[in-house]
Amino acid sequence: MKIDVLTLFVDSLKAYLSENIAGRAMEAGLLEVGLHDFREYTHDRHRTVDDSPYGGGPGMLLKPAPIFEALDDLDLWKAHKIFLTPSGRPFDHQTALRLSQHDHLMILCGHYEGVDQRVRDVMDEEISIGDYVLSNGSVAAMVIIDAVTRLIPGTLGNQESAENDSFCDGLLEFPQYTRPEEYRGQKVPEVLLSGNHQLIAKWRREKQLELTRERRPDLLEKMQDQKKDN
Ligand code: JBH
Repeated sequence: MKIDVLTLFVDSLKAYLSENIAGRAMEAGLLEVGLHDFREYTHDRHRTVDDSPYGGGPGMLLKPAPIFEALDDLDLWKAHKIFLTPSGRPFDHQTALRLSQHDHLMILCGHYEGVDQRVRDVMDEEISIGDYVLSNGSVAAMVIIDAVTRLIPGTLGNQESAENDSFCDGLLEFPQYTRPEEYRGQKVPEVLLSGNHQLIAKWRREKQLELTRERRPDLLEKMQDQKKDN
């Protein structure tokens, strides 16, 4: 897979990418990441990337030209083009899976400021990583790159651990313990020491349901809706 990122924060992304799963995937030749500062595609003395909105209002907008010229020069028009913005569709595991099927992604990091609508109109989709304020989209890009990269076949050392992760089966994970049996007065639940695999499986399922009901009732509803559809 190839991922090209258009951002004003190349350096923070570079530092992040050298480590982590993306770094390993790149070493293994499964992933190539291009980091591009679209300020390089300005032509004025001040290297201006933003301007005030027509019609008035506070704040600045990213200008279309530097972004369009970057897409031309880097030959990114045929990539699956994603714009990261708080106005996008919420990012989740399903989205990560779908994106991992593409062989070329382009990620444009939005700004708290916003961007000229003509840029948005040539994107394939808009994604948000959550309902909170980030000062720029490069942090969101790291999140997307990490979640997508570990789903590229052959990337995750342990395929099974990807399959067991939260959200694959739509429930939160059950509690886990390792040695010792008792630590500072806290004991490992008896059932896990019993060797009765059927009982253990039942206990784990119950814990998953309990936790999910308590913290993420929305996930249970989503599961029930999916059952109805089938
Ligand atoms: C993306 O997904 C986001 N959530 C909150 N803030 C953002 C800012 C820029 C890009 C996001």
